[in-house]
Order: sequence, then structure tokens, then C-alpha cells
Amino acid sequence: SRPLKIAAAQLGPIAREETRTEVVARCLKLMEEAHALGVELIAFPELALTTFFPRWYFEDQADIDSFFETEMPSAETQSLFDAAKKYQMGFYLGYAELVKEGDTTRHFNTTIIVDKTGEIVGKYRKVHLPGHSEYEDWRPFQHLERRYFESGDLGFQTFDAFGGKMGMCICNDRRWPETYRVLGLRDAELVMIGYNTPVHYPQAPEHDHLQDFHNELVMQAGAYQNGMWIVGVAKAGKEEGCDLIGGSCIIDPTGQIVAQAKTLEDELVFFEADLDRCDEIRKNVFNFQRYREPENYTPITEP
Ligand code: CDT
Repeated sequence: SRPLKIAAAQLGPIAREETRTEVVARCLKLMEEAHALGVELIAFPELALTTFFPRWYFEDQADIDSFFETEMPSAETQSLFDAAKKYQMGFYLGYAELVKEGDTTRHFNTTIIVDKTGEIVGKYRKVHLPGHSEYEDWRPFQHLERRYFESGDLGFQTFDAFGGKMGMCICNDRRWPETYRVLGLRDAELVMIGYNTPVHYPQAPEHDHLQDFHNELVMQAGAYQNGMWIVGVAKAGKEEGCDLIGGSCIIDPTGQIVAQAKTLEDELVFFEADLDRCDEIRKNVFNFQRYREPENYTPITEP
């Protein structure tokens, strides 16, 4: 067996006025709690350092850029890396990433994996950006990810760390089966997924009551159909008047939820996983080499 003690560090709402330093202090508290349980890998949500800013339309690029990190670690986030080293606990952290490349400035919705020594060992930039790119006055709140970010350019890679193969994706990516399948084809054994999911879906409010169901449905299916562990971790609760779902959970490779958050606040969800359990699925019903029929799947990769 390959045991790995993992945790989802759900965060409650982050106010617009809350500073990075205040949020990092909340994260450090969860790391301390996790350390007492012997956690080796802890996952924080999507855009974990600030409020979910795409809910507002900003005209001024400086206002937008104030939510972005230009370096990682930064002065405000260094203590997370120090804690990783001190506790021998790696982490997954979502943040808005601003990159300068010559004369161009690029914006991504990003996550990293940091190992037990405090080194960044993997990076992912969100591929499936939801929402819209122009101000839409009929909405009770905006979802301007398609205005503020460009689609990720790193693909769905896997990373050797924590005694296995780690994968990442972000929020809306989890609704797309291709995300998990590409990670599965690259042998991911544990995939971490941070999310900010409003309860209210303005285009189809009749689906609002299905948000928790859809969250579990897609992650449980992804876990089972690819024989992988999944850590789903929410930014939850009423954030600046907008209700976000919670339901952070750990899912085993058979698709069962083995641990789940009970609140919409800062909360640790813990489980001792066994990465070898991926074989229960990968060597049987979803033995890709034996049973996949890729010649029948060609439309999937056509634009
Ligand atoms: N952050 C993020 O990707 N949220 C979307 C909201 C629904 S689409 C407007 C999600 O897929 O949960």
C-alpha cells in the first residue's frame, strides 16, 4: 500500500477588504490543525488569496491587477511555504497569476503544487474558463472570468510527488470529462480541484437546487471512470452577498465520498488515502490499455 494523509482546507467567505495576510493567517491555522492529524498534502480552493473578484466589472486595469500575484512565493505568502517545510506538508494553492513576458502582460487562473520541502513542483493554468467577457446588466452578479483571464497554456500535466502522480484542475474544469481523462491517461492517481461555485446560476435558475448534486456528480464520476483519488475544495458561504456552495470532499477511486465538509466556513476535511487503490479500477473495469477504443473517439479532439 501507499498511504498518503490528505486534507481539503475549505475556506469560508473572503471579504473584498480582507488582506492577503489575513487570508494566509486563516490558511496557516488550517495547516496547524492538519499537522496535528499528520497531514502530508493539503489543498486550498481556487483563487484562495482574495475574494472571488470576477463577480464585479472593473474598468480600471489597476483595480483588476490588484487581485493578481506577480510572484510566488511573495512577501505575503512566504509563510505558507515556510509552514510546508516546518510541517513537512505539501499544498495545492489557487491564485490569480500575472506574468510579464516582454511587452505583454498575461493573466491566468492558476494553481501550484508545493512539496514537503516548500518547493513548487507543479503548476496548472485553468483551461475551461466559464462566464462571459462583457458587462451584462441583467445579472445579479457578474462572472467575468473570460474577461480577466486567458485560457491556460500548460495543458493537463501530472507531477511526480508525494509517492505518486499528482494532477490538478480548477473549478469549471471539473465539469468536463476530458479533464479527468487526459489526467488519467497521464496516470494521475490524485487530482486536486479548487472551486468557487455560486448557488445561483443566472442563465438557468431552475438548476440552482442542483448545484451540490452536480458538484458531487462530476467529481465522483471523474474519480471512478479514471480510477483516481479526488480532493474537491470549496470557497464556501455568503461572500459579498453571493452564496457559494461548500461540500468540499475527498473521493476514492471507486467514486465514493469518504469525507466531506459539514459547514460553509473554514473547515478541514481529512482522510488517509491509499494511492495503490487506483489499481482496483485501473487494472479492472477501466484498464485503459486493454479496453479503450480510441479510434472511435476522434470527434473529441476535433475543434
Ligand atoms: N469558478 C468557476 O469556475 N465557477 C463556475 C461557476 C459556474 S459557471 C458561471 C463553476 O463551474 O463552478
